[in-house]
Amino acid sequence: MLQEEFLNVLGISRENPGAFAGEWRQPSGNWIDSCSPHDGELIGRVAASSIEDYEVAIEVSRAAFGEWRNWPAPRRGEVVRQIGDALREKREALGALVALETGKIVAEGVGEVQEMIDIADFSVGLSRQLYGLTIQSERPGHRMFEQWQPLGVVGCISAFNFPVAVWSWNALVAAVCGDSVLWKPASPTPLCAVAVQKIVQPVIEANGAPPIFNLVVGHPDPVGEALLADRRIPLVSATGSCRLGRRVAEVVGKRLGRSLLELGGNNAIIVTESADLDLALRGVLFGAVGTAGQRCTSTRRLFLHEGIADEMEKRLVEAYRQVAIGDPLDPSTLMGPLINEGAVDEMLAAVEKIKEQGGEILIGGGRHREGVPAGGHYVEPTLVRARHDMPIVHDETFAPILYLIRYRDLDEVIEWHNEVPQGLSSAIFTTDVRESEQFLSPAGSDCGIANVNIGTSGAEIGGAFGGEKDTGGGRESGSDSWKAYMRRQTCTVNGSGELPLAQGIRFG
Ligand code: UN1
Repeated sequence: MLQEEFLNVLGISRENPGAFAGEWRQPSGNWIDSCSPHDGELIGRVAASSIEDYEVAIEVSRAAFGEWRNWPAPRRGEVVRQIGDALREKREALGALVALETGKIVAEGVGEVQEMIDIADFSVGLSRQLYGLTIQSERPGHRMFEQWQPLGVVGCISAFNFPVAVWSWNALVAAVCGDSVLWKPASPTPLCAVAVQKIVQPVIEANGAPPIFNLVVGHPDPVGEALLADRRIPLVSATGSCRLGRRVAEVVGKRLGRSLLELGGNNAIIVTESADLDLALRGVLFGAVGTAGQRCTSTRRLFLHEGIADEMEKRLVEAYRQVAIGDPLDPSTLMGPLINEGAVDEMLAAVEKIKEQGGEILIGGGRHREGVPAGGHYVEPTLVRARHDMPIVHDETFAPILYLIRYRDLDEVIEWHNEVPQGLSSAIFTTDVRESEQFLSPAGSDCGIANVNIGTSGAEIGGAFGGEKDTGGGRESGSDSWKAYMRRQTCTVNGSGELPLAQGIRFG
């Protein structure tokens, strides 16, 4: 699909309003440029939201919540079902825009839209299953139960690397829970947010639903900060760096609001001596090179048993040589550019530190220039022979750098695996059930996601997604993550003619 064609399908123009509060707001003067990471060229501009836009958007979101919470949940689910259908219709076009604006390859862009469709389907089912418990009362003729009530306006702060899927994990689940959602997308990817808003809003209107999805576009200051401090927002769900998460936790925590955090990862794969190396190689390649290493689930550390380390290293170098780097919209490309020059600088600075700290670059380590536009933010996928305790290995560098670390003993490597501050995703490749069980035992991986014979990235939506330690502890998407978007109410009903007190207390 040609660029003009899919932008047209999505209703994206050269200049787009960026604030939606029941309707699109007039641009207030400041613009955010959206440039393609492939060549640095301007794709389009989006009007930055002012603090006035924010104020209107939060009030519209509040009023929408007041009405939406009274809709039966299965009816809310029906609206989300139609949103899933609308996304199916625009799957290729939106996937192409994701590729154009983020630089991830088009197969991954379309995959991201598929994640939205999947979570829509999941949420439809969920809308008939927001179950509560019944509890046995100690008092005669009394009934106890828990019910789940809609929470309010959910603030959703999303990152550039998953500019549409992360919104949907939050927004579509929150919608069936009876909440409204105020979205503040990352500033490098505002067009994706505008496109999503344009896809979902007609469905909202066609169903006579209140405007539960609203949007403010901008930098953290002023709209992001306003959202964090706002007592009208009971839950802020934020995806991004650990630094961002600390700020969110601090400001939201100070007002005793709830935050749901999906922060950095430093994900590792352990390849044991018994592993199927063909499988491991493919898992590592997708995890480390996919999305140019810019997933929070990207594989950053690879622990190789010394019995297979030479062989794996050789195969990896060979595979890295063949990675097709270039235009993310070209279907034969395997790795696109990084998001911007800042990301390239950070990668190059990390490479310097690697060298200072004694790491050995096996392949890559620099900018990639061959066959790509001069204004693009291309780098080489990089393999480094490293030690587990090099300080840089404990940092998350959002780039395609993979550290190869040799080990001898599984107990020891699990310790190394867990010694980093982050705790998102993890994996072991093994054909020995004892090894995989040890990895999945309480003394095994300390991450929110632990896989066997699957890489660290590419999770399905049906599971709860998130991680421990500096990753922030939040869980989004499937399983019972919906509980974060509701408030739990414990109810006791006295159907007897007496008023017995709990704990057998006699009063008066
Ligand atoms: C992210 O990088 O922020 O598991 C999310 C995965 C994707 C989601 C990644 N389903 O890699």
